[in-house]
Amino acid sequence: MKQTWRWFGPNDPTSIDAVVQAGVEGVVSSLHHVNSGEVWSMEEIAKRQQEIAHFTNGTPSGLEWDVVESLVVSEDIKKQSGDFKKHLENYRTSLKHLAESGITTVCYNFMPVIDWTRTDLAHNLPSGGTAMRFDIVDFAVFDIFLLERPGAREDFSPELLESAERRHTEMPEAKKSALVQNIVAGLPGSNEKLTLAQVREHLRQYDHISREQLARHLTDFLSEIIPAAERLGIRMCCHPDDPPFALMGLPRVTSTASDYRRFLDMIDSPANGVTFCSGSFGARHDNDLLDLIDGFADKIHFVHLRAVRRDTDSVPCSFFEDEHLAGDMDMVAVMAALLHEEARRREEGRADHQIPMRPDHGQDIIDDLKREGGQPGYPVIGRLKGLAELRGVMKALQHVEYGL
Ligand code: DNO
Repeated sequence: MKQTWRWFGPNDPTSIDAVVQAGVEGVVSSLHHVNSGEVWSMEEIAKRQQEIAHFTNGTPSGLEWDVVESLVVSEDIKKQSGDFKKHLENYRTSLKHLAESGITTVCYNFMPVIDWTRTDLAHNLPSGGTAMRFDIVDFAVFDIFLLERPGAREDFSPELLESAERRHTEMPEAKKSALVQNIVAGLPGSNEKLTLAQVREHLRQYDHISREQLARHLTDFLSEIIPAAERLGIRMCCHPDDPPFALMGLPRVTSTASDYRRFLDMIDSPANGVTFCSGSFGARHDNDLLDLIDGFADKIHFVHLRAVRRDTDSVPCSFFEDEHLAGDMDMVAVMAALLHEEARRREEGRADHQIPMRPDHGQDIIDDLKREGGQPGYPVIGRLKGLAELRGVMKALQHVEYGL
């Protein structure tokens, strides 16, 4: 696997110099400043490529922009409302510009309104470090009492409701504001920072969109995009819902193997692929990671590696982001399965036999704990530790199994 690193652009507190020192081989980035629905121009793409290709002193860094994460799918496209036809045309134009610039792996997601969600961005660990956590009781407090979503109570079990009521009564005001901030203020991936009122308005617009309909909108989107992507040699790869279950009454359609099977089978093309994210899929005990890899094998174009530890095996559940080689998963087996797929591709002579992977997220440790700003989940030392551990596993497996 090609070891890549997510870089948020010139405002990222981690410089390209540091990325090179981390020993990575490629970069994952996005034009976060371009609004969803708009065209990514050749100039803006070239500018980002240049930024990645150079150290801060202007000399060549040896790095390239390998993967786009994400070319955001606009809310209008997801809802098939407003300007969605224009946005689809713009999406195809952006893909054309990317292909002409030599970038052919493009990640996206199809989560309505909110991208990934956590209730606590700095959950204290026994080690003194912090990790991100999703707590389903806190989430219920947010949904029922802070967002005051009509019908929210019906989406939780009686036990969860009781815990949420109790927790809400005891929750200090500061914790309530932090909860709102963490959930709606926008984590990396989403361009917008939303207010509670805006979230309510977004939710209202999904009132009439069932799960079935959103799944159809996804296949409609793909029918519009995949033929163009295939012609351009682009491999689109859909990132799973994070967490992989419905939130705020919004439908989610990319959470499980059967969700993926449906849209992969409907438009069977190498351009219609998967971002295999072990952490997102892994937040459901009924997602078997090895089965997923086996089932999607030749369609996996991009890999995110991280490990979550679930509090329970229920769906939905609470979980936190454990160390990369810990959590409720067998990271070594997952990496072995991915390396096996690479070997299969090498034998087939596929040009894309090397799959880009990145250490996804990281715990805040050591100097990360003092950092100001930067994206939650993306501390330099925590990620570097994750990458180093994953790299070690990869090296050992490659040596033993393939003599590499
Ligand atoms: C979180 C990320 C997500 C991801 C998007 C992909 O760290 O994995 O924000 O980039 O969902 O579209």
